[in-house]
Amino acid sequence: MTAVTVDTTARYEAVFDATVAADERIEPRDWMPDAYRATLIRQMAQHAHSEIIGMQPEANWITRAPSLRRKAILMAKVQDEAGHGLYLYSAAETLGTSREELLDKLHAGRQRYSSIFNYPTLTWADVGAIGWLVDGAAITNQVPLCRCSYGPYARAMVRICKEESFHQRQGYELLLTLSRGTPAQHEMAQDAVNRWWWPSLMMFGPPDDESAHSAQSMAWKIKRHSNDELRRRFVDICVPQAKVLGLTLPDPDLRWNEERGHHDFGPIDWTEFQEVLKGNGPCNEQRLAQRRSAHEEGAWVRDAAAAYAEKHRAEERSGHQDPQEATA
Ligand code: BYC
Repeated sequence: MTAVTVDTTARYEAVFDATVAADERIEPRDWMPDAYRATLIRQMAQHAHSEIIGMQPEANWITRAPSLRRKAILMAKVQDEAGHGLYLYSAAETLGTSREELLDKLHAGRQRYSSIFNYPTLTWADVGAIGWLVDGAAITNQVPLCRCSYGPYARAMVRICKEESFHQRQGYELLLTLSRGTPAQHEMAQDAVNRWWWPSLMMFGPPDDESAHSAQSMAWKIKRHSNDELRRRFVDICVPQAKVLGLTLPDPDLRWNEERGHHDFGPIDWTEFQEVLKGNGPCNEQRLAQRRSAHEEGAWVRDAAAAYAEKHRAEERSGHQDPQEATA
């Protein structure tokens, strides 16, 4: 590298550092370090993939929702998750990658999605537990991402968080209804919470001393809090909510620690987390197989949309519009 380019890069880097330090946003047109770009693509892709794979466990219950009201709500929620995936893929595309490339990597097992979606939804109460705990954990993690240093990601998160907050409330209301219902319904709600509690805590990622990316991501203000900080915050939020629900959290070590101003909680089974990340969770194979087949079966929709867009571009170029569409 010549002295001139070294000097130019140093100047760009100084502007980048000053922008981050001033809590201003990095935008797609701005210079950014390669590693910053790569980290964002990794996290945003993982996030987008989680949204679309996350549609599967809940969609499993759409046909069996117990009332028209519950079915309409669940369909809207699952559709919202698809929308979140699309905002995030679009935001990731501003970094110079493409949705096709990201999906190819997901399908080839070269990019991750959240560990939480590798668990099965065994009963209707699981829809409530996902709303309360999984969406609740997602909000705790994602509200700080609205202040992420990368503009397109931060802006996508604002709308996503508003929708997630509605999702969390519908889950809470569903569980409350079951918990106050018949003894069998109460038991079903408790069983769902027992199964989803620990995997929800794992959503925040490995403990701080084992988190490979946290320190750098926090220095770049992509992440604003560490994995353990957010996990603690989530536990503190859930404990009083569980009391209102009339349900217990499956952790005998859970108690308020006056000195720390937080709840202490029992050890997380990190071996289980690592196994799920390696592809050995209860539903990993099923989720990826379903995703690949949905992608293959949707090929005609993508082809049709591309042909339609091309037709419009051609019409725009020639100044001629299809008479049938002009009158439609
Ligand atoms: N699952 O250094 P670390 C939703 C990986 S969906 C799988 O701490 P980082 C919703 C991590 O990628 C919720 N992998 O990483 C949708 C890294 O792997 P590599 C999705 C995990 O990135 C539908 C390694 O472990 N939300 O809301 O600093 C219905 C070391 O970790 C997980 C997001 O994606 C995990 N749980 O921190 C309902 C939020 N945790 O690449 C709800 C955005 C860690 O080194 N993402 N790994 O091989 C983040 O905030 C961060 O990426 C994480 C991890 C906190 C998840």
